[in-house]
Amino acid sequence: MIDHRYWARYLQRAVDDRREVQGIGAQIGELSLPDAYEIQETLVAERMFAGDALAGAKLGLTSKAKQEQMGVDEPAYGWVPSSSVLGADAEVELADLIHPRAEPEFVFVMGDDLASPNCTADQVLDATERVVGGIEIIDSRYEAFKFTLPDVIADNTSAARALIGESGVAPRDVDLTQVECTFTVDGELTGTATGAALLGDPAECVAMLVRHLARKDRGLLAGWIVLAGAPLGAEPLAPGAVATAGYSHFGDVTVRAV
Ligand code: OOG
Ligand code: MG
Repeated sequence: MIDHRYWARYLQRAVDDRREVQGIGAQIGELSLPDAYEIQETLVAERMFAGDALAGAKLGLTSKAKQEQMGVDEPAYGWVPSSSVLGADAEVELADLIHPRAEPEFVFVMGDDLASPNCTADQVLDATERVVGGIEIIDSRYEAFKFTLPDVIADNTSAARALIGESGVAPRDVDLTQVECTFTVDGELTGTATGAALLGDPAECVAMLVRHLARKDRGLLAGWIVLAGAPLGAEPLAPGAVATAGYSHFGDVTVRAV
């Protein structure tokens, strides 16, 4: 039995000290997925006790682009603290982070609570108020931004900041699989993808998250945001960098690294 609180504090200290740390699995032999989610939960719960709140949830590693970039072939689930949420056009202070990277995100804004052990994409669309564009700033707490699936889960799936776009669309007013996303860093296009890059359908990603949460009798709450995952690889942010995620049906989102 490993000490979940010990490892949660180990990761929180890395955040606080802005310092990369060694993977947990390498230090204990092997980190199981249930233990990894327990560490994540303790980490997030301790932040809530320190005065933060939950703004929503996230998926990671839901596209081939991300899975190949990180060498991990399964999705992971995490939480989005309120303190990490920024507007559609925001500055991110690099000195607050370790080695941040930016990636585009499809973001669901929930209109209703949603809890179901066999949740479908259709139920997700019914419970969603709108879908907006976003940019997630990820900042793995691990050395060289390298990790195994259990390690990245313990680290709340590298979550650091989330920029959430303003305009968006009602979920049934557009075919989300056809929404196009472009990502540009300092004027240079890094890639383009459609919503279909997210396991075939962004709404199916959210349904997977809901099925995952149901295993612990949990669900999504009305008003929460859900990041479905990046359809394109993440890009490192150098001082002064400007990254824009453009979407065919949502407003653009821009982050400036300062
Ligand atoms: C893990 C987080 C992945 C996404 O959208 O795929 C993620 C990482 O790549 O550090 O947030
Ligand atoms: Mg992400």
